[in-house]
Amino acid sequence: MEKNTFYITTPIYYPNDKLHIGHAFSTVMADSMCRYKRMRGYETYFLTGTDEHGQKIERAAKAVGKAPKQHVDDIAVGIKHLWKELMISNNDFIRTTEERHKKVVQKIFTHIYEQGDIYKSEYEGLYCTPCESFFAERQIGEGRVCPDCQRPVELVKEESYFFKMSRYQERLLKHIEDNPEFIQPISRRNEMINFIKSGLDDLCISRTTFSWGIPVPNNEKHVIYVWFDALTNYISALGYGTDNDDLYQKYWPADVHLMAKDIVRFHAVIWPTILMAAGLPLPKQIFGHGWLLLDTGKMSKSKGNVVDPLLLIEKYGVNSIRYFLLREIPAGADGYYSEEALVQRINMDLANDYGNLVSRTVAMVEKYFDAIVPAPICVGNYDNELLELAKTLPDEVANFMDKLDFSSALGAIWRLVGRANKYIDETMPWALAKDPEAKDRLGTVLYNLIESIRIVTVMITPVMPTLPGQIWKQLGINPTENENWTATSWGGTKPGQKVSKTQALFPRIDWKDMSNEMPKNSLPVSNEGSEVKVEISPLLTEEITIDDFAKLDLRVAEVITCEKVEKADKLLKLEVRIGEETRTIVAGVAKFYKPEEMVGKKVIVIANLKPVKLRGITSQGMILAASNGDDLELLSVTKDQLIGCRVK
Ligand code: ME8
Repeated sequence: MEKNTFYITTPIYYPNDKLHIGHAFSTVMADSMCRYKRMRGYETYFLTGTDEHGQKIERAAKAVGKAPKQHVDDIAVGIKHLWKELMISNNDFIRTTEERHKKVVQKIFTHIYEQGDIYKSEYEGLYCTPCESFFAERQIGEGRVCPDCQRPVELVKEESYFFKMSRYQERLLKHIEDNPEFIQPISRRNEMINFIKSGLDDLCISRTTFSWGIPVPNNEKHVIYVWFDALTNYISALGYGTDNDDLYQKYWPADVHLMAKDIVRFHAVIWPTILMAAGLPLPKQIFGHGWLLLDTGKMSKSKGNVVDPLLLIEKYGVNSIRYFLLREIPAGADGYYSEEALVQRINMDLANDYGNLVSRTVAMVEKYFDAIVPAPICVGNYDNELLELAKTLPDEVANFMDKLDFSSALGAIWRLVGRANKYIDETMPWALAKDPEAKDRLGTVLYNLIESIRIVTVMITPVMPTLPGQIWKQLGINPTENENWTATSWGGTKPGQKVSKTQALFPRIDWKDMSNEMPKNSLPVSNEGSEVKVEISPLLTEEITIDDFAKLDLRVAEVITCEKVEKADKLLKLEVRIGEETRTIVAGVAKFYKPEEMVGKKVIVIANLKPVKLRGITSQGMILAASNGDDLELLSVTKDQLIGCRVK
């Protein structure tokens, strides 16, 4: 019988400073996945924690004049607080300085040593302390910097214990090749296959030049290498190797170890080989998501461009932050953070699309049916399209969520939000309300809208955990009947429910007001602090008549697909929909927009421009953008119902 359990982990974080919004991404994603699996009836276990040993922590503690334990104790409190504020529903929080963890690490070390897979020798090589990572000469370029973080590496020469990792090279390669799901997404899998094929050295797994770590059994001069120590948290937290290993028996092997791409190598190479040596099953999947980037590159303390998640939660609310993170980072790829982009998502997706749908619908039920949800007894035009989408979407969304592709899952859910908004414009309830004969039809339209909102809300529960409570209250729905994924089936709304409008769920935010009061450390650092000089071209003096202007057929068009044009850095090829018609347009905006950012945008197109061939592609129109040469922004609208309309 298939095991109905689900075990997911995040990286355990270094408590050397406060965490930033990039760190929060893995944890929010793991939490949403776990909540989703719970809704699907899985018994779930969700582990996170702190990685408290090693040279980096020892130095960080020294820098602030604290003993290492005091230092990590202080910071771990802040990390736990952050997870609470972000509504993280972890079952356990492991700290690697805990006795329960240390014992297991030493036990595994002893086991592997006794079977002859660990030997003592001397290490002479390079070490990156910020990454806590060893490098061979051949991996380091001439600049003598870490290939991962680009910071200087140190020469280390000391007696060390070595793990015979090289022995497991072929077995690991075979495991990866036989199990396509083991490393995901595919790009990471390929990277790892190439890395392993280039040859695995034995791994240095102890240090003697500092003392902040777990002592090597029977040789206290050495402390165990911090990655050997840290990776073991995934089973020490389950009580592996202790008298009470019920959790280990129930949940191991883990279903997903989730992390960003920079630490996939440790999880996909070191961890499985340790497990192989210890004779233990390997996790089912190692998933390396992309980074949250700023325009100044990866968010990191050393660059001074970190964004404090607590400030953002306080300002915008936890649901909005969680939504933004999971919507903005496409599966496996990098995503960009800016506070302006966050505000735009809140305004467009949450306030405009979802929030308006709820408030318009509830207001109409109050106005036309005394706040009592009517029965759907009169099928009419447009129902089919809405119902068809609402009925098929939950499977599509589940499919994305199963693959940890939350960005696509949320994109798909918002198709139903968009469809429901369009349904209001098509059915025009306000017009039906004027016709006493159309009362049943009006009731059906409003029922269908309430039901669509209910299904959307059930599907976004894993991502926005406190939103449903507010919606169920407004819609008069029993929360307990909507806690499971089965509630996504059509028909859960009961006629006769009483709705009650409350204040706006997501009030629109004025970005200008926000940007003025923005705390300094939440602003992306601008390039070398230089002001951007805007070149404004002189206004044209030649006048045109209104008839000249009318010759331009400007239209709102929705971008349906978008891809880069091969061997053309600046060009994107778009398929756009103008009403019923689809067109291909080649646009020179690749420097400013990634293809995935374009999809779904409602841009303005000159529809009657003579087609031209660009790089062999016939471009049937042009999209409008404002540009000063260095910067560019596409002109766009937000309302779906305007697609195809003329711009005058
Ligand atoms: O590496 N975008 O801990 P760490 C997305 N202790 N994710 C990011 C990110 C960004 N800009 N910055 C950080 C360690 N992360 C080790 C892990 S596990 C046995 C030991 C996330 O505090 C991402 O998941 O440096 C990354 O892998 C993790 O934080 C690293 O956190």
